[in-house]
Amino acid sequence: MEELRHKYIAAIAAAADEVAIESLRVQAVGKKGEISLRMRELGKMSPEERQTAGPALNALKDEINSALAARKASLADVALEERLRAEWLDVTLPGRPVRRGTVHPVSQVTDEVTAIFADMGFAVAEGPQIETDWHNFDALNIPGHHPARAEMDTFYLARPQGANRPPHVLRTHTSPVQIRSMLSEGAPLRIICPGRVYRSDYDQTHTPMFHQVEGLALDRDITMANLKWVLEEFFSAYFGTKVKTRFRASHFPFTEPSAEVDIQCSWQGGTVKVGEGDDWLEVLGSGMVHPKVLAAGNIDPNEWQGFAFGMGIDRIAMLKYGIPDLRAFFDSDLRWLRHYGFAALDVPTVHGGLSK
Ligand code: 2NM
Repeated sequence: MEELRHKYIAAIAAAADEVAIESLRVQAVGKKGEISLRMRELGKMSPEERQTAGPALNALKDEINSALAARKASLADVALEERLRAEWLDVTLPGRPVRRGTVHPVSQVTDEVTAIFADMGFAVAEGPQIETDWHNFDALNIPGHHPARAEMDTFYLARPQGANRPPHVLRTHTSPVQIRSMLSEGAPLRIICPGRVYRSDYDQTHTPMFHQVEGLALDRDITMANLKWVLEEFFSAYFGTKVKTRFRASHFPFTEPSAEVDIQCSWQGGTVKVGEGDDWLEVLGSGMVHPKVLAAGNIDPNEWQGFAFGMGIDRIAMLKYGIPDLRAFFDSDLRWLRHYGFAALDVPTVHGGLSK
C-alpha cells in the first residue's frame, strides 16, 4: 500500500499536463484502476484484515484524488502565469496617431461664403459642369463672334459631324446655373452659385479649372445700391473687418450697367492686407442683369430687375489665408494640404465668427 501511495504521489507530482493527470486518474482510481482492483480483493480477506485494509484503501483513494486535484490546479496556475507574462500589455502607452485628412481651402471658403450669403437670404443653386453652348453663352447675351467663345478660351466637347445635339462646352462660368434657376424658379429669386469652371488658360495666376461663386438677386425694385450693401456686408463678414469697396464702370455682355469691384487693401513687404490702407484690389465683376438675359430666363424685364456678380473662390481664399501660389491648390501635395487645410470640425458659421 505504501508502495502504491509512493508511486502515484510521485507520478502525479511529475505530471506535465492535464492529459497525463487524466491518464494517472484512470490508472489509479478509475473503475478498473489499481485501487479499485485492490478494493475488490477486500472480499477475499479475513474480517480482521479487511478492518485495516478497507479504511486504508479509502484513505489512499482520497489522498490520490486530492493530489490529482491539487496538481491540476497548480498546472492551471502555471498556465495562467505564462499567459499573463506573454500577453502583457502596457495600457498606459499613448495610442498610435491616426493621420486625418484636412478640408481643402476651396471647400472651406465655399462653406464660409455660403454661410454669409445664406444669412442674407440667398439659397445655393448648382448645375452641370458640361453645358450646352446656349446656356453658357447665348442666354447670357454672349454672341457667336465674342472672344470668350473662341476655341482658345473654351473647352468644347467633341461632337461627331451631323450629330443630333447642340454643341456642349465645359462651363466657363457658373452663370448658366443662374439661367437654369430663372427658368425653373422664376422671380423673385435670390441665389448664389458656387462651383468649378473651366477655361483653356495656364500660367502663374490661371489654372484650366478654377472655382467661382456668382450671385443673383431678382425682384421688382432691386438696384445697384442693394448690390453695394450686399457686397460690403459680404466682404466685411468674410475678412472679419470692415472692408470698403470701390465700384469702377466696366462692361460685360450680361449686365448693364456693369461694374468691377475693388476692395480696400494695403501692401507691406510684398504681402497684401485687406480692410486697411489706401490701395485697391480688384476681386469681383457685377452689374444689373441685362434685359435680354432676363428674357432668356423667361422672366419679364418690364416687371423684374436685379443684380448679379461673380468672383473667384480660389482668389479670395489666397487673400484671406495668405496662400501665395494658385497652382499649388490643385497639386494634391499632402504637405501643402496638411499646412493649408482645415480641421473637419472647423465649420464656419456667421454667429460663431468666420475668421480664425
Ligand atoms: C460676373 C460679372 C457680372 C453674372 C451675371 C449672371 C446672370 F446669369 F444672372 F446673368 N450671373 N453672373 C455676372 C455679372 C458675373 O462675373 C465676373
